[in-house]
Amino acid sequence: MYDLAIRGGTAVLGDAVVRCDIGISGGRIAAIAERIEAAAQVIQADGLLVLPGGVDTHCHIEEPLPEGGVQEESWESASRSAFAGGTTTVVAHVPQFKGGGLLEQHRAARERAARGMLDHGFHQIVADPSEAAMAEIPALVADGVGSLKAFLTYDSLHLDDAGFLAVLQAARRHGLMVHVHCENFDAIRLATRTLIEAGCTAPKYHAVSRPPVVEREATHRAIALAELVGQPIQIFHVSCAEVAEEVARAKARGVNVSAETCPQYVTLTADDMDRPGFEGAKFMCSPAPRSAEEHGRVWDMIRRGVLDVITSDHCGFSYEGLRGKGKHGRDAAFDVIPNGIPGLAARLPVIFSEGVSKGRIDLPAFVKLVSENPAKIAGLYPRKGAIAVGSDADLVLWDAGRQVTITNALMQHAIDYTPYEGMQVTGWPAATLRRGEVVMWDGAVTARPGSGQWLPRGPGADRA
Ligand code: DUC
Ligand code: ZN
Ligand code: ZN
Repeated sequence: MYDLAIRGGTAVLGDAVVRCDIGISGGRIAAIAERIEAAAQVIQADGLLVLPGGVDTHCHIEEPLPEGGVQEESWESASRSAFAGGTTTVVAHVPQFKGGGLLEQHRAARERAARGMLDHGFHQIVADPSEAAMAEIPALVADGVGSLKAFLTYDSLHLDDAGFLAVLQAARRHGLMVHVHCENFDAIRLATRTLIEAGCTAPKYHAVSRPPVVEREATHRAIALAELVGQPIQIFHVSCAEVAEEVARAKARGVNVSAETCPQYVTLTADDMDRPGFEGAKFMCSPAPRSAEEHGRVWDMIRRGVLDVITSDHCGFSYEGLRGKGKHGRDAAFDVIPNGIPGLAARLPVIFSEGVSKGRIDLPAFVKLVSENPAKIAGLYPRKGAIAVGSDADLVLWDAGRQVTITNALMQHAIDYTPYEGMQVTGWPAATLRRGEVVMWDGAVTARPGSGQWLPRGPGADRA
């Protein structure tokens, strides 16, 4: 007798797409069979796909900001948004401020995250690899942190080569993954200064200040230094093919490197930042969205397996008000407008629609990109990212034919806009289950705040 049976759906089981029933007990998948009779509760999933819950390994949620304060998206609102979009697990960032430590931030982040409903892990950002900070890493590892994050740009975060090498060495010593934001700090600073001196301050100049070569150079350097140290890395948010080529070359020579891209790099363009007035700020993220032609080339890199995962880089700043994009006023120069866009809820629908519904990838590839591969690289597989006996019963019942026009209300986040407003998608989550509990049904999120679990992580796979 199972607690719950999902009957009649078509499940993605690795490379197979199979009509089957799924039995759930104690929050885990207990049986996968042609027919499951004995269950206390039954959900009929006829006509629906059954997918593993989305695993989003690149999120910024309720993250303290270097200038003080904290991001608007709370763990509770982020959980609502994630469940609305079919994501059940996230790995979010914990900051380090220059001169500050790691552990104190980690503990505070765990308390914040415990108020949400998502199962979660953390990447620990290292912005200042001081001896004292690095001495705290063993305690983080003991608590289940599985990865470090290095930024090669941003005033408050960037590491020079010496700092990055120190992070790589520490990760190697402690068996951690390193994720890297690859853009050349000095090149961006120079271009930004030149643009601003010339009076080019509008949001659209954000893209001009950080062209692909800036991302390509930093990606090449990050891979080379990781290769030197012998440390696995993941290149975050690859925006275009010329950057992905660096990853492809490294993979071909056997370097332990994986790479992610995000929905914004197959849907948004630099022209979106050229909307009238301040509107362009809504699309401002780093790396910058490129061109419509580039989208096809990014899909090619996805199909070739050069790009392993698709995450959201959810980093929400509202358009209105004083906490978000407009915190320095509507006339602020592009270099002080907060970078980042919300995407937790939109990720699965946008990628399913652009990928599966438009025939660019098949269903198993979709599941690998948004769930299985991120879980593997994060060291969470097969507890997460799989429909398999023994895995957590994190499932999405997916209506592949449902046509939806994306609106901000559907995103259910705390941010007052979505960059995908008005986009037509085919495919939408009908229900989300987290550890066997229905947490979203037809858009209504019912999970209890505080019900998310901390996910201690072991060493992840170097590649998916
Ligand atoms: N870029 C980042 O590197 N982080 C958060 C948001 C963004 O756009
Ligand atoms: Zn980044
Ligand atoms: Zn990010």
